[in-house]
Parts: sequence; C-alpha cells; structure tokens
Amino acid sequence: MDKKIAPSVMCVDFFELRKHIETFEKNNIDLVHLDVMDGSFVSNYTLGTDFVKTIKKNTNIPLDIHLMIEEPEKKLGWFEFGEGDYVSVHYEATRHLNRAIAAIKERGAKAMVALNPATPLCMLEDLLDDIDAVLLMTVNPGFAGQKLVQSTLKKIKKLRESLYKSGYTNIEIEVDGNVSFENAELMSRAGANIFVAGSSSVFLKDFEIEENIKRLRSII
Ligand code: S6P
Ligand code: MG
Repeated sequence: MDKKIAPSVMCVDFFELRKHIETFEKNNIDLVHLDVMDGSFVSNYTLGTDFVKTIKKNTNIPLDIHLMIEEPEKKLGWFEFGEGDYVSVHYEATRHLNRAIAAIKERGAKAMVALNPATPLCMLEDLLDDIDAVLLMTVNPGFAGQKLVQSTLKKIKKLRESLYKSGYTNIEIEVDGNVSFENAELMSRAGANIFVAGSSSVFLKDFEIEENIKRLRSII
C-alpha cells in the first residue's frame, strides 16, 4: 500500500500559506490535512468552510479534511470537496455515521472514519464495506503539539491485522497526532500508510520543511 504524507495546515504560519502550498507541490506531497474544529466536539476552533474553499481553489493536491465537529452529516454540504479528496468524520460525533459516510461518497470523495484513542476498534465492524480509510487518532483531538498516547501503537497493528484477516486489504490507515520521525517509524511498521505531519516532524522548528519532508519520507 502506498505511503502518504499529509502535512497539517493548522501548524503553519497563515501569513506564509501560499509559500507552504508551493513547497508541498514542489515536494510531491500526497494530501493536505485540514483540521476543522467547532469548539464543541473539541474545545478548540480551527479552519472553517472558507478556509477549506480557499485551499481547494488554490491547489491540485487532494485534500484530507478532518472534521472534528458535531453531527457532521448536517454540515458536509458547506465544505468544498470532491473526487479524490479524503473526508473524515468522527465515530464519536454523530448518531448517524452511515448517513455521513454515504454523503461523502456520493460526492466521489473517500470516506474515512476517525476514532479517538479511547474508542475501540470493534465500532468499525459494520462500517467496513462502506469506508475507504480509518483515521486513528494517536493523541486526543483538539490541539497540535501533544504527546503520543502509547496504547495507539498496538491499536494500529491490531487494526491492520484484522483488516488483512477479514479481506479488507484496500482500507487505508491514517495516523494523526505526534507523528514524529521516531513515532512514524513505529506507526509505519504497525501498518499505517497515511501520516499526518505536524509540529513534531515536517514543521519541526529550526529545520527546513523540505528536509523534514524528505526525512519523513525516507522513514516511512
Ligand atoms: C489534532 C489534529 C491534528 C494536529 C496534528 C499536529 O487534533 O487533528 O491533525 O494538527 O496532529 O501534529 P503534531 O505533530 O503537532 O502532533
Ligand atoms: Mg487532524
């Protein structure tokens, strides 16, 4: 399965946005990770509908929209995405997950279910026929710059093994949170293939972003 890097835009200096997007394009970045937070599902607020629209309009790199919002099925229509983009909705955020997944797929995008560190993998059981990927949170959602929740490393391995055993070999696994160079290696070995790169790798202070991308790519 292809390994993909998805830099997290909430970690960049917004005054330099254009420069960062150009760097992503020049370095063949696979996905642009956009964290959307509503101040309710998580306490923080981040990138909203206009921001997503601006990025969509200004790059051909597929988007990876991570919706940390309540009842996402009611808001999907407000977001700009389409064929080839990835959109994740949290298991914990809705009673109508199936409806949310169907609405994402109707628009040709890849549907992804996100699980918080404390949400067990068994919750995915009846979703596997309908999803393209699983986003395993490796920190509690809401903020960049947090420490890895160690138990999530075992969770990645357990998920990859059970997907193989049950024949869902095409389902991708994305990891999000403290994907440092050190942790990325462990996550990759455990079976993750999409790596959200934030302040602990690609945007690590005092290092060049291009160098960090190369380093991360060589590790995964
Ligand atoms: C966190 C969010 C993430 C962060 C990313 C930051 O709620 O979903 O996408 O932006 O994890 O990376 P790092 O390396 O600072 O943990
Ligand atoms: Mg995220």
